[in-house]
Amino acid sequence: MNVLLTGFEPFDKEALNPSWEAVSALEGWRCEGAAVHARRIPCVFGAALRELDAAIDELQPQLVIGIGQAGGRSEITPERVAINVDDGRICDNAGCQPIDVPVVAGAPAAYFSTLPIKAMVRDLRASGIPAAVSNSAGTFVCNHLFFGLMHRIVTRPVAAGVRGGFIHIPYLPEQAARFPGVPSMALDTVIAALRIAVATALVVREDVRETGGQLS
Ligand code: PCA
Repeated sequence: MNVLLTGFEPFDKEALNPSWEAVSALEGWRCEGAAVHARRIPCVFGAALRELDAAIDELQPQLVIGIGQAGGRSEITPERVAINVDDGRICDNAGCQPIDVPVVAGAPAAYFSTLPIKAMVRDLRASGIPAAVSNSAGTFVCNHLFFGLMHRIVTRPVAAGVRGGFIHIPYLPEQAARFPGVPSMALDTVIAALRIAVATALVVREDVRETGGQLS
């Protein structure tokens, strides 16, 4: 049994991306009898999904979790929903800035994560790691990858039955030091969080019923 974790290359003038720093540390880790594999994804619309396809074809994973940087967030945030729109506030790493185009033309407006996001948040908090459900993965390359993943799970035989979703993580301290007042999380804590998230995703088949809602 294979688990695929993806992290992104740096973007937006950053020298590193905490998602790849954390995910790459878990390459080769074994969890609940599964082998964990890390793959680095370009921060480029379209190319990100081609890299995802190659990894899924190669590994035939049963669980896929995309990880991405969400600068400004203070917690580990499993995403609830991927939406079918690309709307770049900035250019991707290939200089493209799609505005209001679908990730997949003709596909549904949105897909829900099939990870036990509430149980993940519960287990992270119980381990002393700040976490919360997020109800928007944005409209940049992370949401693009997340939506593309969930669409493949529904439409492609090679991905049928895969459990999939996405988790955004805060800046590392060395990134946040350039933006006074912005929160961060140490790399060791992020790595510990991903271990918990993977273990929970492998063990919990049915999510728990706990609020993860927001008023606005
Ligand atoms: N974060 C960006 C794209 C890559 C990443 O790590 C996002 O949230 O869309």
